[in-house]
Amino acid sequence: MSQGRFITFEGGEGAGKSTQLKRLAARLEAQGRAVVATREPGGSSGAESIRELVLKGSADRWSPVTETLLMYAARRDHVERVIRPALAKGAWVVCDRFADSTRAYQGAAGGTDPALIAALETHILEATRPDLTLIFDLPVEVGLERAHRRAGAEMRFESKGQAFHERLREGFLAIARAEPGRCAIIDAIGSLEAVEARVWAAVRERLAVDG
Ligand code: T5A
Repeated sequence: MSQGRFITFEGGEGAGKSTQLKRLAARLEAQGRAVVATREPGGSSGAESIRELVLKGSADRWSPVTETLLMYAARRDHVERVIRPALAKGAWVVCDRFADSTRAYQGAAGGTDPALIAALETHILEATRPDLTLIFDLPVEVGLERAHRRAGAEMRFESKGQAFHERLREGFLAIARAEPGRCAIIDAIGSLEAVEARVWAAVRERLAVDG
């Protein structure tokens, strides 16, 4: 059986990742592929419990280093129990946020030492790395406005302030510049259909998918 593919969706708040992830999953399924759609923090039972801890409360409830460790505790469980087994069965895993969110939120925007994050990637992810990462990019004000309109959202990270979110945007763009083979920047401004077409073009081109 062939190994599946691992696609991650990344970007700041309200970029439209969750909306587009559902559309991509449906499109891949319509082509007859087995698809596992998942998210971080969370995606496994244990990781969803950690999500409750990390997304609720005041903006300064956790320090960036503590957040990094919580994210990686959740990520290890998710990788072990959901992502690796799905890939081994040949499924396509589409994941709403993954390791680049830690690099950008806790690292570039939060100030956690990149060497700690790199060490966690090495020891916790091992060989489980995305084949393709779609980085949704849009002006901070537009993303925060969209995120505030969304019903029932946790607001701990949204409430961190404009400067944090500007560092975050630049952090994601820096990741894309550093790893152009893995990352594609998706312009997240425009209609849902226009953004969907950009996502599909990137998946077709980077992963040699027909359709
Ligand atoms: N986090 C996560 C870390 O700090 N470190 C980590 O390592 C990880 C993994 C997750 C939080 O955790 C942090 C980052 C996050 O702050 P979450 O609630 O899952 O929290 O938050 P997000 O992933 O940011 O989810 P959002 O819902 O805010 O953003 P999405 O998924 O990018 O956006 P989406 O699709 O929900 O859309 C938001 C709104 O915009 C509309 C949608 O209808 C929706 O109302 N919309 C559009 N409007 C106009 N035009 C378009 N093209 C639109 N696309 C969507």
